Amino acid sequence: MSTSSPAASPAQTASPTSALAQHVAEGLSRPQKTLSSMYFYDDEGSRLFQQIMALPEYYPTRTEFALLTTPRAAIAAALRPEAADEPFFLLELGAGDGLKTKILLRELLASGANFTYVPVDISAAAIDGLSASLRVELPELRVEGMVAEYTKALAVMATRPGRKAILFLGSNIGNFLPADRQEFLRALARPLTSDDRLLIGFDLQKDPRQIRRAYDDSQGVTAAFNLNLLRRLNRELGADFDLSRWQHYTDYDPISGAVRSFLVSTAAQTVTMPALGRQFEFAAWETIHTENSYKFTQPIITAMATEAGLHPETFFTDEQHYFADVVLKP
Ligand code: AVJ
Repeated sequence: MSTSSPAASPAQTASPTSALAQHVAEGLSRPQKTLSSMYFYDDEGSRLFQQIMALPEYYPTRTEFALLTTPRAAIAAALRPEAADEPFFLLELGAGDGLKTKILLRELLASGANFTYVPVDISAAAIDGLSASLRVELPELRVEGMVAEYTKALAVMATRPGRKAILFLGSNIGNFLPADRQEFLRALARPLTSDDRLLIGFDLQKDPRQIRRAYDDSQGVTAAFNLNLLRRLNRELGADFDLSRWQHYTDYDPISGAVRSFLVSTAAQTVTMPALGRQFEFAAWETIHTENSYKFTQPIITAMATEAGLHPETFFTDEQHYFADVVLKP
């Protein structure tokens, strides 16, 4: 799964100048309060995300798993160099538990490909966990984990000879706002040569009700995942959010293709944050915007890629067209 920890876990107790503290101070000072979904993934958040991936309503993970499994030979062939023994690097951005990646790793190993797997994540715990599980499950695999930001890791790897095949699975790309997404894609493309390849996972537009259900499940796991952000601020910034006065709310807008998630203050309240030496006022029914999960179409993917200087080569999708993994060339 690209259980992707899309992001970092800063130190246990954040100092006023920590990235988290700065982000919160800035995000809660805007007219529309906002916090980034990248802070969902502390230990508890990562555990809740594992639970989300197993929910009956959350279709993306199992769909992408199936869609990587069936055409795995064709996907592996699109990523590896033609010459059987030519060495290359398989990079993965936000590797998570690697459940989906292991399909491709097994396929490449079985076909005798000569490659090094480079999982990249800014969480050292994520890299260590994945590396340990790979040593047991695929002892013949060469692994060079990198604890770094995605674009830094790419810049470092670009200086090494050989093809880079880069995986960015799980529709993690859906978390970016459109302008940030284009900037990210251009930054990804910049250090690549025409020999390199990208495989990016995109959740596709479909029945709006089905999409909405995936982000508002009947067991309340997604609600707990969203609310855990406040629990994290209580723990790491000493905040006093009263979780009984907050609700999870999510909606899907078929015009923009965005699922947007919010934390809703059910009453007027003041929250104190000692680590910032500040208080924040919330009116009744005021919201904090916490996540975007964009859904795509094939024409949108092609337009996005083209604008970033990338060429879609093969579009792999499942029978129901719920999800796509797209091979892109610089
Ligand atoms: C990990 C970003 C792909 O947006 O679908 C799941 C995170 N948020 N349920 C997604 C998430 C709420 C997930 N990604």
